[in-house]
Amino acid sequence: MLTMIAAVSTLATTPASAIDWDWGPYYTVDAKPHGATMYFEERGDILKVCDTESDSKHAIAYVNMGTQDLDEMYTLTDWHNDGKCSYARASDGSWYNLPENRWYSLTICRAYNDTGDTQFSSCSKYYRIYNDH
Ligand SMILES: [Ca+2]
Ligand SMILES: [Ca+2]
Ligand SMILES: [Ca+2]
Repeated sequence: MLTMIAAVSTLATTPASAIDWDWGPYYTVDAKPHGATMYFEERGDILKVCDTESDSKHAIAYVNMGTQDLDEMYTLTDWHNDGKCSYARASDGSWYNLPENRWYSLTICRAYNDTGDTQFSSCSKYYRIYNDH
């Protein structure tokens, strides 16, 4: 029993950096080193988004259901290149809990504020992933 408790607590505290990502890294298409990176892990529907350049642009990922850019589930922004990435998980509930056994398409962009309007640049292609576990 003690062993089981220990195992459970270890699992709960596994750092996100230990995740073996199913998909990614996917990069924005700006010159290396790219300004934004995205990863996805099917178990737990974990999306990781990283702003990797210290400038006025953010990293933003789009998660769409299906194989095109038509049906947006959610977006996730990582605002600064501060050594920490931003995460979304199924356990966050609602639209973050992506239905299984479906196709999704993911893209990563850079975003910046241009006199009040958000502009996007350097978007990757749409990566098609099948979320089956
Ligand atoms: Ca999943
Ligand atoms: Ca940045
Ligand atoms: Ca960050």
